[in-house]
Amino acid sequence: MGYRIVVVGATGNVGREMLNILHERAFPVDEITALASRKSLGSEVSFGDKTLTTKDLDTFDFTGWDMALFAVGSDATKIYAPKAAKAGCVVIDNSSLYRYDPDVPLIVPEVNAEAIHGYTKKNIIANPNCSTAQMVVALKPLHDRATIKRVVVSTYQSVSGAGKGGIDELWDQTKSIYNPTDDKPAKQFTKQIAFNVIPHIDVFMDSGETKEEWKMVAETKKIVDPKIKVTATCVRVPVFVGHSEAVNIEFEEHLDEDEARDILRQAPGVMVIDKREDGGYVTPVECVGDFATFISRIRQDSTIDNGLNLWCVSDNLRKGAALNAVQIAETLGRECLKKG
Ligand code: 11C
Repeated sequence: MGYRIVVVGATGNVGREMLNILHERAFPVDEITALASRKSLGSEVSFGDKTLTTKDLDTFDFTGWDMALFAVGSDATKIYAPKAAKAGCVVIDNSSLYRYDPDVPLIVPEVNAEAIHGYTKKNIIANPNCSTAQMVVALKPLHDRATIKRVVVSTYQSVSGAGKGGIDELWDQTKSIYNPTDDKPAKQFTKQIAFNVIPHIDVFMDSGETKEEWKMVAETKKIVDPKIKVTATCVRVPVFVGHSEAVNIEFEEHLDEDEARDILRQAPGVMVIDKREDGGYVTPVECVGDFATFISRIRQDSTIDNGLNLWCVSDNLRKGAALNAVQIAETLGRECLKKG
């Protein structure tokens, strides 16, 4: 016996990936339905070799459905997630709306699967921001061995993190550079993204941080350990899919780079590609479509007592969004609902 699953926002980049991954991982589905807002109503999406015609989110009755994977913005989530949760359907939400709510577990299954049992308070489970998800799968096994004190991270985030509009803007602007009569001014981003980098993702906060940077701090604390100090600089780069991060970690105890490499090789969800030679590391274009978070360039930081540097790359639409949501659904099924 399997589950009755709803995908909310099924026509977006993340919604489509959720459907692909549910199928790829042979999630035990008895029935699946794809929901969309009125403007995408009737669009078709694929689930394996089946075609699903999207139904209206506004009028959908969630009663009798086991889980709803939400991939819509916070505004729509605010209206429909409580409706689904109240009808007894467990919400797995990819927006930031519930992530910092103490009554909602924020889950990366490789890191804090046990916290999932807290979902019963609101019938909602939150999925973290993409840049946090990939970083914490690497941090957790190292933290378990040598206790992380502080993390300094700089991100190199692809335009797909900003949705289809971000992808279109990079594509159109790149072409327009070679055809100056067809000028494509910045709309989605605040400055030109083609052949450029922009040190600004999400809104500015009073502290001078951007919300994206703040999320990496708050979410790492909630998922891994509130004692870990994190400081982040989040940067948009002209890459279509795949977020990269340069991570500097300070530990309580000494951790040798070879031992760190061995620990990461054993860690769930992590793939170490770390040869000290030309091309012996992973770049974002190579991680697209993969489930793993790739770790390269592991090396001692000799400027502090117990420091390591590493390079972390993952498909932001997969581990950063749809894959993690499906892994949460798998964990929920296995640990809590126990139908599959
Ligand atoms: C980006 N990380 O790359 C963002 C996208 O809180 O789920 C995901 C935003 C979020 O723009």
